[in-house]
Amino acid sequence: GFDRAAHANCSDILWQNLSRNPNALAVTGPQGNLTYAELIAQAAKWGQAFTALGLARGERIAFFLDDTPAFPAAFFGAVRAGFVPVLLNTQTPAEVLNYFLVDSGARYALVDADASGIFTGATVAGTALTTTIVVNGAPVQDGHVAAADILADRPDTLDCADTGPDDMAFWMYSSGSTGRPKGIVHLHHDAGYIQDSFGAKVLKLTPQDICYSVPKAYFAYGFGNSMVFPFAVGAAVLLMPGQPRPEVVLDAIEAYRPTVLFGLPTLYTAVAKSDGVTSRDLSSIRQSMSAAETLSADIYSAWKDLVGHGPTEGLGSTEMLHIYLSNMLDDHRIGAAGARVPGYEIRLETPEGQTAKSGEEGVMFVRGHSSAPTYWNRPDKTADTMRRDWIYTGDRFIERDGFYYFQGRADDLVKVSGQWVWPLEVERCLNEHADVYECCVLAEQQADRRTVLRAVVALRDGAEAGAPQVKLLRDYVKSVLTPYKSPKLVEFVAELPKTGTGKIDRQALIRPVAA
Ligand code: 3SK
Repeated sequence: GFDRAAHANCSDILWQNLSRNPNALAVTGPQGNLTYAELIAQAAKWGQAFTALGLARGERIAFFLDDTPAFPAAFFGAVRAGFVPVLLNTQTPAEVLNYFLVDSGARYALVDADASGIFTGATVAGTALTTTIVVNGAPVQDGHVAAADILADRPDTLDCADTGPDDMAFWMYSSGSTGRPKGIVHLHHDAGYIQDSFGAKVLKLTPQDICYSVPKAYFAYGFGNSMVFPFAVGAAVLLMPGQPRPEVVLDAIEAYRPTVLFGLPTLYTAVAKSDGVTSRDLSSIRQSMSAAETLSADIYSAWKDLVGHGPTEGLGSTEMLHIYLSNMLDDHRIGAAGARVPGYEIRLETPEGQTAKSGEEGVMFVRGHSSAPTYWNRPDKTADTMRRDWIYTGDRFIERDGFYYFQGRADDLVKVSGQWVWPLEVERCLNEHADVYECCVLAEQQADRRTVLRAVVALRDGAEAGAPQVKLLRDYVKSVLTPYKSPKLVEFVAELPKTGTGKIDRQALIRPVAA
């Protein structure tokens, strides 16, 4: 069983290295190397500085930070001193950032110098923010404060605040497709739990590993990959700031020789297709993880051809903090999100409220000790999703032989010509066509209020856009599925828009209802 009481403060994940392996490499990257002793000394200074600034226990601190050593140092220092980092996506536009600041009530914010221009004017108007602390460079805005000044002369040791395993430790915001984002509250024991489950039972890092998560640490996926799993076993993490373009990722792999790579299917495709990739040295990578989107057989094989193994697919959520369904390196079912990760319980519920049998479809509920107990200040949304200790995922799945196969969202069923269709089914069908590189299928309301399916398609090199291709694809869906599922509208784009996490940005493709 999980010893909840042993996880009174999640900073122990880092601090245990001080006695275990102080001189081992903790962080590497373009800003140089830090041993555990050095990283912990920096974290201590952050905790001391926040305390000296007069923050109250449980007070939120907005983190608007890219992946550099300042992230773990400030994060672990803050939580050890009893404060609550709110991990924000650095791609957040000003208006939404203003909402995050108001909602979290943060008086202090941390930001990288090159992104700090956003912390001014309308972004901070009407918020409680008093102090913007700039890391990785000098302040450029009037009133911003240099981290170096805040940290100067602070002690490099830090006692742990008197927190408990069920105290609030950190937040992240959900990037839900509709409505206001929700502040997802995680507790001190949650990070220890993802290590004891996914970390220990699936990932199985050793102290010799160097982890490289292309998704940033402000995402739950990146947070576990970069802030929890490596530090929990005394391994190292590569922190790479900036846009993860394929050539940047390839250069980083050659320069820092990570052993475990974490990405999304879109990353694996982009890297596998990039110019000159076959002449790159990727031999350091012994394992690759993929999450957040369904991995296709094509991508799996392209990556396997390149590095000798396919990405291991898993599925998690910000509410659960990390992965609760996963394939294994030596037992991978293409098309499956994975099998239950030990430590989590999964229940599929039929529309009649019964537990689905094997082979029967149901909406997934998941339970495990890393689940967020609440959304901040959103009792309505909390009641929808957090059903006692179960989390309602809204994802439809079928389980076969212990592996779970995604069938779409519970709420994305649409009626076309009087018949029910899941756009995802059509999307999957089109994706199997030899001319299609990637696509997105959306339900769209016409001026006459009819709902039609609209496919936005990026073609493979050599396939030609135009009316004959539209007919070809529509006929293909008619023959493979059924005529009413064939998209009425098919349009071609060079590339589909992507969200900050690399998922297809469905919101960006939605058009207003025609007049
Ligand atoms: O989307 C996912 O699969 C995921 C995985 C780990 C942590 C968080 C998320 C959202």
